[in-house]
Amino acid sequence: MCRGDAVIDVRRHNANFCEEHFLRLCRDQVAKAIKDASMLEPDDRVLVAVSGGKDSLALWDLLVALGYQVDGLYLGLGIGGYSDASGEHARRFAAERGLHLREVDLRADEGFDVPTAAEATRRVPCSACGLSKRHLFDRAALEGGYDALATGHNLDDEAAVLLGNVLRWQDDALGRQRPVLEARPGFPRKVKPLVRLGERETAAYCVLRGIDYQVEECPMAAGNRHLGLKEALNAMERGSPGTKHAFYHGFLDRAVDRFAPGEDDSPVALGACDRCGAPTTGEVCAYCRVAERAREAEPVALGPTRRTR
Ligand code: Q46
Ligand code: ZN
Repeated sequence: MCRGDAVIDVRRHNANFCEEHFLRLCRDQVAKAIKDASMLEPDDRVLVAVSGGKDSLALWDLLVALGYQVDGLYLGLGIGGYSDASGEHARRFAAERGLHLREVDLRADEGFDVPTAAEATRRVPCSACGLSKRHLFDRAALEGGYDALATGHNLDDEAAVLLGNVLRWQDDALGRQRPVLEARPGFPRKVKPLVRLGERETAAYCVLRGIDYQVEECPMAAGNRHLGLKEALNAMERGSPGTKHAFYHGFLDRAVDRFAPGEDDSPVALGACDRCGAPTTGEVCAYCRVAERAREAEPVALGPTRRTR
């Protein structure tokens, strides 16, 4: 791009970038993702789901750089030392930049934590965790009056989820796999502005911007089937740079509209949960059922965090 020293090669763009041009590339890719999918209006108030990891902190930083009004929401999952450290990274990021971080603590505010919920319901941890995150992020975005809830799903995440959905031809999931899901009763608008950046790029972005993020892997990630799908895609990407981008963005450009976009088109009418009022097909929503069983169970103690990478 210029005669400056390169700090990173991005093989799918077939180019090396200096610091300034790489940071500009990241901002341009996020701006393009937002524009192409009409994710946000310039004066939207946005809530970013913040985990303390590289993707969500890079996303928060990039949205602020692009001029959006953005608050963060950190959810304390109660996953031992991993959660303690994640919360610290999120709080420090916000404090150093004068940004507003909202917090919900599962154990203190909701009466249970992820390890206990997983054990009590015999779900894999990521299932109980994902269900809780979706419910509490949606609730916070609606109660806070935000125009959109933004999550840090990147190109690697979305390509892996797409591969999993295609391998089993999961029509409903394919229909929902859009970078923007419009608001509907009981749900905020949800956007994924990082779908044009890979995780290597969000990590490099954080390093160059001096963002200190949580590098530990979640100790409960074992059993998450997306890890294997990511490895398979990484092997293909090594042999043919640009494979993930072509796969995921090709799907958005030419195939996603063949699938219904989600529950708003479903013949099943959603009612309101008896306990919390959230949309549900039954009397009590899945979150309230998991929460009730977890609150009745003995809390599960987790060992110290394992360093995996
Ligand atoms: S925090 Fe929760 Fe993740 Fe840990 S238990 Fe799984 S979903 S891996 S992003
Ligand atoms: Zn409920």
